[in-house]
Amino acid sequence: MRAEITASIMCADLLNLERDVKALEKAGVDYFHYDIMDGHFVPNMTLGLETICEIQKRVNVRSDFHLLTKEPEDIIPLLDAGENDLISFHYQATKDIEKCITLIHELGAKAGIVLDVEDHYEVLAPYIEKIGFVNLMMITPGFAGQPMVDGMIEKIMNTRKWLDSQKKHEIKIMVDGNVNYERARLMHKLGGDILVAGSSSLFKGDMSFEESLKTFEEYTKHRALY
Ligand code: S6P
Ligand code: MG
Repeated sequence: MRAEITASIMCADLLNLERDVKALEKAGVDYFHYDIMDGHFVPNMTLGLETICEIQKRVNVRSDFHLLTKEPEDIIPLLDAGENDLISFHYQATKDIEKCITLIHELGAKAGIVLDVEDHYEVLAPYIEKIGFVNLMMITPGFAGQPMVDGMIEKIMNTRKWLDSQKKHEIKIMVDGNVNYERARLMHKLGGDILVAGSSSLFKGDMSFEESLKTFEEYTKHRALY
């Protein structure tokens, strides 16, 4: 099965946001990836909740919320998310991971834990009965357009192997940061199920959204190598 593509909305043309989100919906992207930052957990601020609400009113695309905030438990109840949507928060950002997962489930959404580049996948162990996905950062979070940190492709494979060894085949791996077409091939082969498409691909401006999604489809046909 091909990788699912989640469009990183912070990389869209923010002054022509309505045009871009409608075009992405028409092109058939799987999710909209909303990076929500607080200027504390990461030194940046991007999409606000009201902007996201406006997008959700105008288009019918599943939401994938990536919370890059301290104490994500304060933000989760404010999100408009339901059973087809994804919400992930950073492992280091909260003292109460269980509570965050419960709050996400109360909305009906799938819960994901984000691992920063330095976090080991085994920290997920106490939560694997409850999460639907893991979001693996390939970059230091906060900004688009950054180079990938060494060793992250191997981390995708090792995380997949470990999840499988725990019989958690159904937990999906999201890959966030520096996903271009060539890398997408390997990221998907080694275990990436949902790829965040940002300035390295979908929003690079070298092809239409339709062409970009078609290219991802061609590059992510094959799976399961390890
Ligand atoms: C970064 C954020 C990401 C970026 C995306 C950008 O903190 O979580 O979702 O928006 O990775 O993609 P690219 O191709 O510019 O790295
Ligand atoms: Mg993100």
